[in-house]
Amino acid sequence: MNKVTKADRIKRMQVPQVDSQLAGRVPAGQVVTERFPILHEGEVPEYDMSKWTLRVFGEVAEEREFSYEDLLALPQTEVVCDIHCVTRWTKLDTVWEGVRFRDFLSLLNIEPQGKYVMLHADNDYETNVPLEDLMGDQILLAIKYDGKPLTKKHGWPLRLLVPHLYFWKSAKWVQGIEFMKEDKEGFWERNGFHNTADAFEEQRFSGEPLPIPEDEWVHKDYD
Ligand SMILES: Nc1nc2c(c(=O)[nH]1)N[C@H]1C(S)=C(S)[C@@H](COP(=O)(O)O)O[C@H]1N2
Ligand SMILES: [Mo]
Repeated sequence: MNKVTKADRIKRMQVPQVDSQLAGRVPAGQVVTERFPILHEGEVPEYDMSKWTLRVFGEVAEEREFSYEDLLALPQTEVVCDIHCVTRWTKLDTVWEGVRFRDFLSLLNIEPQGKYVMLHADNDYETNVPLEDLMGDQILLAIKYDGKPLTKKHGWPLRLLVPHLYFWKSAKWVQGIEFMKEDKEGFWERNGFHNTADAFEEQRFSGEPLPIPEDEWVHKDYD
């Protein structure tokens, strides 16, 4: 049987026309959705919050662990932004709240060589982002969406928010943040998707598709 990769399937999709009024805001090849699609690999994880931690490790002077309460006690920032999934949906004016990544960094002693970040998340999900891409005003360790704690399906208790990159970089259910000397590919980056993934540069694919059955990708849920 001919296995179709996620990358191949998206390549074959018809490229939608962007409303000229939204040009500049909606990246090329994206369609605006009102609903909020839910996309992930594996099951939605359950947590015992008395044991939950966010672990910071790698190129840091000392490894740290933060509880959910620790994160709630840090200054919270609201971000209103548009989000863009490589499967071609864009959602405008999404409202998030959480700890700005740049503020979080100021609590840590990152070694100067720790220029690359790997987000470790459930279920065995990883995605890589250069530290430089995480320094902007809109980059959050997000705790709330639309004024309420994240729903389980959207990443409760904690997800990353990196609006300028395709949304697979915004890992849900973040458990660990690893600082690295050298860049390393995460899950989708190893599976046919672009390492950088700038939505406005339309950096969708790496040109190296690997077999991921289409079935694993079509179960789309919304809320
Ligand atoms: N832990 C984890 N985070 C993840 C994913 C995943 O499979 N596991 N999927 C990514 C992808 S491909 C997208 S488009 C967004 C979807 O987020 P949403 O379900 O809140 O819309 O989550 C990203 N974060
Ligand atoms: Mo995605």
